Amino acid sequence: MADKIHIEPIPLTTTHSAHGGSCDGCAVHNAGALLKLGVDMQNWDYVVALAGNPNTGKSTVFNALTGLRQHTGNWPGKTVARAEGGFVYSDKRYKLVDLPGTYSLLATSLDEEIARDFILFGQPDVTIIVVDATRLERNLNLVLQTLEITDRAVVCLNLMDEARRHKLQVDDRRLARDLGVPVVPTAARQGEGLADLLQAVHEVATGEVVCKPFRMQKEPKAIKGALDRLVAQLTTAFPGLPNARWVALRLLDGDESIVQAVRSGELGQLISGTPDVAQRQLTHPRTELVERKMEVTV
Ligand SMILES: Nc1nc2c(ncn2[C@@H]2O[C@H](COP(=O)(O)OP(=O)(O)OP(=O)(O)O)[C@@H](O)[C@H]2O)c(=O)[nH]1
Ligand SMILES: [Mg+2]
Repeated sequence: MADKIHIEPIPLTTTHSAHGGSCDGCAVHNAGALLKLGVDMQNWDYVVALAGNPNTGKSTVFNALTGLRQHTGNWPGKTVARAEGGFVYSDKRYKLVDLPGTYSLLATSLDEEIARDFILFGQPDVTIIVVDATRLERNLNLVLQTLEITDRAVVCLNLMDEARRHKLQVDDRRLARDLGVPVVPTAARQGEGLADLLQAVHEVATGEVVCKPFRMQKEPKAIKGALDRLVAQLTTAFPGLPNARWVALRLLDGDESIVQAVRSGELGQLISGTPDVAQRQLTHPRTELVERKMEVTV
């Protein structure tokens, strides 16, 4: 039977607006970067991103949680549609953003770039990764990539009704233990498990639950030196850059969109408050990047 979800209507008066900081329960999202990404966080406590492979039920979850409190538009400067909405849960106002469905976050397509930029620069308070319980193996690729970027995530193990129908058993507790983030089984079309999903999101957003996401333990020896140097350069050139290690790994991997973002200064612009300074501080970006890249490819 479907769980009952209790979502309160959004009050007309505002509660406190989110701010950066490290106090218990404080939001961690980057409001400035989010604004550049087209999401205004004024009057909201937390922002939650919905990521996942195409056709896993993201929009179904989105509609179930936001009801009529949603609106659609495009991502700034892009022709890709975006839906955002909101709900109140346990006196906190949540903004929910439906990201494009992607198989990866390696930014080989516009959809992947949008999803990656949102998670990397917007630093959502929670990212819900919706996965298809009947195709777990394929879906885990995106989960692991997402957990490399953010340590605030909840896996929504959706289409559990289909998994049951195919007599597939998924050990969600074991999965949660292995991934280091909460895993909530759902059948979103039937509303099943959504109350638990909301609770898990709330616990991660407020810091009641601290995730310890599975990460690649160690980088290969051959790239360690280059990685350390590149991280140091990146953090000097782009103060406030979230997850510099991930960005450095992508640069070493030759990710063209990240290389371009560094060269053009777009990377700096996405980090709130440090747009042009970052570009000025990065002396000879082209040479540095080529050198770093060569170090690992030789
Ligand atoms: N059986 C079953 N069907 C579901 C469930 N959740 C979603 N669906 C169906 O799966 C299909 C895809 O759902 P969407 O919510 O559009 O999936 P999406 O991830 O938003 O898809 P894209 O935006 O195209 O990436 C729809 O027909 C839904 O009704 C579920 O838990 N069980
Ligand atoms: Mg959708």
